[in-house]
Formats: sequence, C-alpha cells, structure tokens
Amino acid sequence: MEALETIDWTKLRADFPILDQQVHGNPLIYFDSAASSQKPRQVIDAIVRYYEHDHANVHRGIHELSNRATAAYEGARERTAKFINAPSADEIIFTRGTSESINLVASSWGTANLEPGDQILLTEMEHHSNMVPWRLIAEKTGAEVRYLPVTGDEGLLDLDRLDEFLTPKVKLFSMVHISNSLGTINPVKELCARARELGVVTLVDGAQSAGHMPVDVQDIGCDFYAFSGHKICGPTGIGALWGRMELLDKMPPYQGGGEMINDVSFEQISFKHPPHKFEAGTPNMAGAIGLAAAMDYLDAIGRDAIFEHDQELAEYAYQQLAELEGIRLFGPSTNRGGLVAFALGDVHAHDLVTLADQKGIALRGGHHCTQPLMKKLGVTSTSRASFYFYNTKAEVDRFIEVLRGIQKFFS
Ligand code: 7TS
Repeated sequence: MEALETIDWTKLRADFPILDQQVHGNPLIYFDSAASSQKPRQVIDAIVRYYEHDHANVHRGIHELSNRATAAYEGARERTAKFINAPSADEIIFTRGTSESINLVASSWGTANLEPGDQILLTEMEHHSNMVPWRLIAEKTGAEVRYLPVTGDEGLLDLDRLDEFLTPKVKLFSMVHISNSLGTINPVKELCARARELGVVTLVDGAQSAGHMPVDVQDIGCDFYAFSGHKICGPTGIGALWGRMELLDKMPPYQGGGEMINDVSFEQISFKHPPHKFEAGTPNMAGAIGLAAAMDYLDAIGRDAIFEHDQELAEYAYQQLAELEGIRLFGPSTNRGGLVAFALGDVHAHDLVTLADQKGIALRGGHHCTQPLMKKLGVTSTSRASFYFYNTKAEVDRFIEVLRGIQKFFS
C-alpha cells in the first residue's frame, strides 16, 4: 500500500499522449486495456530513435548500423528474460504475440510429442488463442482436448475435480494466468506443481498477467509462458514465448527461412540452436526495442504497485456495479485482475458499449474470444471494463454514472 501512496499516478498518466483527447465531445476514458494497452511517450520515442539512428538488418551485416541493430535486438531479448526471470535469454523467442507463441508450441512441440490416446488439458475459461491451436493439433495428431470446468458466475476453476482431469493420459496442460473475460487469477503455481508430479508439460497464457503483476517463470514452475507486447505498453506485432531449454532443444522448427539455419545444401539443412531456430526471417527489431522500453517503463513503476493499483480499481468498480439493479457480475468478487465483466438487465452488450462510447468511454462488449465459456454461462456476450495504472477512481465514478443513464434510457 505504501508504494501506491508514494507513486504519482497522475504524472504517469501524462506520459500517454493518446489519453489527452475528447471523444464525441467528452474526455476519453479508456477502459479497454485488456484488449490493448496504450503506449507511453518513452516507448514511442524508443521506436522513433531506433528508426532515426540505428536501423539495419540484424545478424547479417558487419557494418556499424547492423551491429547496433543486432545489439539492440539481442539486448531486448536479455531484457525480456529479466522481465519474467527466465534463466537464460536463449530461452526467449520473439513472436508476434501470445497467439503466435501458443501456435508455435502447439505446432512444434505438439507435432513431435502427441499421438492418439494422448490428452491435452485446457480450462473452460481459455481465450480462443489458447484453444484453437490445440484443437487444430489434436485433429492432426489424434490427441483429445479436455477442459477443466469453471464453477459458474464466480468464475473459478473447479479444483475439486482436478484429479479427474489431470491424469497420466495428459501430455500437456495449458492454462490462462488471468482470465480476460472473468478477471480470475488462477493458481498457476499449484497447477503446474501438480502437473509436474505427473510429468505433464505446462504452458501458461500470460497475456493478461505479464505487464500487470510481477511474473517469475521459475517460481511459477511452468514449462512455457506466452505473452504479448501490445498489452503491456509495448508496440503491436511483438510478443514472446519462454520455454525451458531442454524442451526447446528437442522441438522441430516452427517456420523455415533465413536466420534460423546453420548450413543449407541442396540435400540437407542444419538448424541453429534456440532461440534462433524458431525465428525465421528478418525479425521485428523495432517491436523488440519498443517492448524492452515498455518493460523498463513498467519496472520503473513496479509491477507489484501496478497490480495493487489495478486490483483496487477493479474491486472499487465491482462494488459500485453490484449496486445497480438487475446487474449480473462475472468473475470472483475479490482477488481479481484489473477488469470487470457484467450484463446489465436486458441491455445488449453492443448497445451498452455504443452508448458508453457516445460519452467518451471505451468499453468492450462481446464474447471476448471465449465463446465456449459464454455458452457455459448462458450468455452470448458481456460488457467489460478493463483497467491499467493510468486509469482513476474518478473515471470509474463517471463510468457508473453513465451506466445509470443507460439503464434509465432502456427502462
Ligand atoms: N490470451 C488471453 C488471455 C487474451 O486475453 C488474449 C487477447 C490473447 C490470449 C491473445 O493475445 P494476442 O495479443 O495474441 O491477440 N485478449 C483480448 C481481449 O480480451 N480483447 O481483445 C483481445
């Protein structure tokens, strides 16, 4: 709590040029950071600086600019390893984001390790990005996908049934760290420990956790951790996959091209070691450099403080929402990530979001890429407000006031 009081959140907010604008004649209230966060000046400047001074292709040139670009790109890899406490930067693979990171594991590890009779365990609250890649590889390999159930509106994993699902038939257990449609923070450390006892490989989808709380992959005890740069104040088109070297070493390449080979003849190919084996073609240097700047920015604030700030805001919003007549709230009432999801009486989420937008409030309405979960909860869509450290209690108050107006409009 001490950290929360000593940090000047208003000053931090001023680092985000985009937030200082009117939308439909009202001050912008950006409550859609779970979809994509905004970017501070420091990250934008790092990308501009790179393009204005240091850009050239990496790993190939012997000239000054290529050396600078390579140093910056590989420096970003070191920075990323530090950000999640990975034992080695060689275990960090740059990807386009969480989706590509998971596709890489499903395609590469999955092809090499799954066969008919094997099971892939997911949870019912997975984002399509942590569901569809597994379904595709299951179809190819003959493996079966199973889902650890969610309890209901409070959105917790039904851990009483874990033994029923986590059996020796399971080869891989992939789980979301913080749910994007419920706000649930899953006990990933315990789940990975239980999986490890059975020799089950684990993947944690960190799309909603990486920039929102301190993350230590060694402490979590997973085998793979995936996240996106654009959700943590970094640029779009960049993200990372961390994997244990003993697994990465044995995995076949994901894509083929330049940068990832050692030697190619007309008959044979030998591949580089990880991470380069998994990075075919010219990588996203500007993205990686922007990502490293975002990590520096977040860690200068402290992810423990960010977590507390967002959690406090989410709990405040949750309590205010609970007072609205006819509201149905999804996800746990306490110990939640920085978002709230709800259905307001008969008002369709798209209508609610459209009307809120007229007041300058950016929300998200829909299935949030968790259609199976929505079906289980018996809804087609929900409305969601998601927060980051640049949001304020005053914005939440305004949001509640606008919701009351929308409710009145429809009654
Ligand atoms: N996993 C989770 C838990 C997510 O929330 C998302 C994106 C992804 C994976 C995919 O990330 P990407 O960067 O590869 O697209 N979530 C959302 C959302 O909640 N609204 O828009 C995107």
